[in-house]
Amino acid sequence: WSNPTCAPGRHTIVHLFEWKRSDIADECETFLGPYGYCEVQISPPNENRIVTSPNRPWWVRYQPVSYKISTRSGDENSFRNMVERCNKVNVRIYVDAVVNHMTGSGGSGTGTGGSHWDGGSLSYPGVPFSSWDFNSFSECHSGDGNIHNYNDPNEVRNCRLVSLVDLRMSKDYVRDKVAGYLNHMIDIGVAGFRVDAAKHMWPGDLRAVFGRLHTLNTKYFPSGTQPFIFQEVIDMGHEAISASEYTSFARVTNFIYGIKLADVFRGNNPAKYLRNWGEAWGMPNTNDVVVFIDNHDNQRGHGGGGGVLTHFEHRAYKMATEFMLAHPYGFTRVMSSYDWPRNFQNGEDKNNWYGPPHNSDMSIKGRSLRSDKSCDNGWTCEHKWRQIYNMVAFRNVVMGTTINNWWDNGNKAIAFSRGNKGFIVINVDNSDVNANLQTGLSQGTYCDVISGEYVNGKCTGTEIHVGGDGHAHFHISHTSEDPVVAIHIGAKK
Ligand code: AAO
Repeated sequence: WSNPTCAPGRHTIVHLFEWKRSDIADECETFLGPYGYCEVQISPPNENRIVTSPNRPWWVRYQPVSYKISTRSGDENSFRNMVERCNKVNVRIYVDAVVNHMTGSGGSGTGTGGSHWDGGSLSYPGVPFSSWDFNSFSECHSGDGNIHNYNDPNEVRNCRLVSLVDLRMSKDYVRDKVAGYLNHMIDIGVAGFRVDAAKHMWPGDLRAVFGRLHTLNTKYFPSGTQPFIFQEVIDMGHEAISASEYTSFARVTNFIYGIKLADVFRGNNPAKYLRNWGEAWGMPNTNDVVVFIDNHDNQRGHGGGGGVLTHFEHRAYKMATEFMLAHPYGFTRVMSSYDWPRNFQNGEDKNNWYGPPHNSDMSIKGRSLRSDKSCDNGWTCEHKWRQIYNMVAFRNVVMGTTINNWWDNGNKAIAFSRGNKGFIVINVDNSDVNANLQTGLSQGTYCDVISGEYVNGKCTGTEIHVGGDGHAHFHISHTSEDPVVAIHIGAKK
């Protein structure tokens, strides 16, 4: 479950947060396939609760009502169509699986797929789940049934996360229903899962569910291929539950990663220390993690949020993402967001609930495109920023090589090669880089893929000339919007 199920030569996930299924299918064909992304993480596809106050917040997708595929992003037909069209162009689909809980407690109503739910009597006939299928006061001893103490593993796993009614995953019936939901999507052709709130489930229960999963659909995958699974476990190193409890059977999300890199690329911690970036920084083994600069929670202050870089701080954000994609540690995920009008009061964004761009009937707006590939209609589409998609290609080209030719200026400017296939220089310092550096590359003219790209035999941005001894000259102004140069053998003239 720890092996990414990418088509050959592809190595990066993009999270198309809250996108419509039809837009994802179009994006696979026109952009993600041609530009070398491995797969899309999609927002939860199963039926969820409807909340109108505030009006249709994004977080309602994390309150399941049933396992019917039916949300604001689309129904089961559009889901099948998306999976088929993306797989045909070698882009995989990873589903955000919300299986720890159902809706918030209290209240009742009809979900996005027409199923009834009642969070008071714990009735979810669309599955069906009834009160027997939820943890109760016999398992949860926190008093009010909610999680308060993150230092008590029992409470974290058996009580309710922010009052969301907690499934009794120790029960065979519950395990079967959850595995049935995941298998339904595997049979349609999905290639993996992000498991939401994995920390709130016992590792043994998760392993039992994963053990019931089918192998991937042989229409698209070699027979016997297991799904790729990464579990959302927030472990900053100071709670009772550790990510290592989950890494023996699947991967985990690495939350230390984005926080530490935010420090470096804001200039608060000299970049020279990145020389031993990876496990030496107190992070799990490279083969056990999915890494990212920000996610849909912490970019808006949810879930251990705050402190990370986001598209709102675009200069430092691009640098951090470029470093992530150039560096061999971890399996990388690029965030793709939408914009919302932030409104900070006493340090808290009162608008952090804002859902995706929508039409007057509340349907999700399509991402319209500008001529330079970027998106419109309120979609940020970081994954289509030249500096980011060109580094996704860089990663594909250099995969399998190690870091060589490390250079730093003793402070906040660094450079390194990936074997003899690629080289990057990053200047976080407040003076220019003006240096002759050993690139490890063979002689020739390379296109800098940050200021431009390689098109029809020409560089649209800066050219870098590598001499017969592997050296090249780099001048990077510290006031540049993009104080980075990256070259690789796939963009050589
Ligand atoms: C909504 C409302 C609630 C309401 C509820 C039910 O906002 O007021 O009670 O409905 O009606 C998302 C939203 C929630 C939303 C929920 C359901 O974020 O606001 O609730 O949908 O609609 C914990 C979990 C982690 C979780 C995170 C949000 O461990 O799994 O909280 N993330 C996932 C999803 C997320 C989703 C859910 C789970 C639920 O990605 O989008 O919620 O499906 C510590 C712990 C963490 C803990 C955080 C936050 O973190 O370690 O495990 O995350 O606290 O409680 C520093 C520390 C760090 C610490 C952090 C605290 O960074 O280093 O360890 O501070 O901020």
